[in-house]
Amino acid sequence: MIRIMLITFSYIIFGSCTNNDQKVDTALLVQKEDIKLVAPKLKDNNFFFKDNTLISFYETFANSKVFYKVNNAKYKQYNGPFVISKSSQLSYFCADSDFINSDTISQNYFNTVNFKRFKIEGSEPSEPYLNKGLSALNNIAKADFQFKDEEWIAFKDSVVKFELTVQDIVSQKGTIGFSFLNMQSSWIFKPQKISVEAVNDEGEVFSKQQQVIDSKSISTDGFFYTTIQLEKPSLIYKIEIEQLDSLPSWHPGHGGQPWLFMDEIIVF
Ligand SMILES: [Ca+2]
Repeated sequence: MIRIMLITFSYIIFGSCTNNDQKVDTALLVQKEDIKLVAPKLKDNNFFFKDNTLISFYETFANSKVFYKVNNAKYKQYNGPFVISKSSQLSYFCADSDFINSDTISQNYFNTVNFKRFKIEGSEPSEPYLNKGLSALNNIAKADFQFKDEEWIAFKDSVVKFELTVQDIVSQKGTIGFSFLNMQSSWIFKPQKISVEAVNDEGEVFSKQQQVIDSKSISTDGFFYTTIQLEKPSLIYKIEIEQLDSLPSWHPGHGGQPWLFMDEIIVF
């Protein structure tokens, strides 16, 4: 599959301008070295797996190569499908000496064996992205990278609240994972803050953590996954997720309301 960004800008005539009634065409010649490769594309998106999952990439453009690393290992060249069996972060990019390297994509894979089952109540998603409702957030199914994938649910509220009731505390670490989509051109932004409270049977908060996220800056499209670790696990977690009040000043839709897209919450 030939996938190359900005190729349409090669040898494009950028309109024309008039000088002394004489029409002068101005052409912009973009050199190969100025062209940035598009990141490699994964063949299957089995982000949640029980035993292991096979990682493979589609063919890349011409002589470009895929480089990848698992967690903090060194990057190596991709020569064919490989297996991941533990929860890991896969990072990858495309390179060719004649072009600019692609962006690096980082993607989390999860062995679901340690996932804790839980019930979820709270803010309902907004039209037209109701899809599966809150059940999308605890069904151990990852959405595709298309925002129209029905595994996504989306919120317009500036504050979204959930309460999770976990079925058992055995071997639980008190870690909560959150999976979002970041696609700023489609008005889909990461949250700016996530707060988690651990609550006991009497409704008292005995542990809490929050995370502030730079969601305003321009960033590459991709899945956004983050975790919050509490000091002690609980059977009840109260979660508050804050979205930007409005699209930032640099955005073409400045002043409009951004969307918050989620596809899963994970309790370890
Ligand atoms: Ca899901």
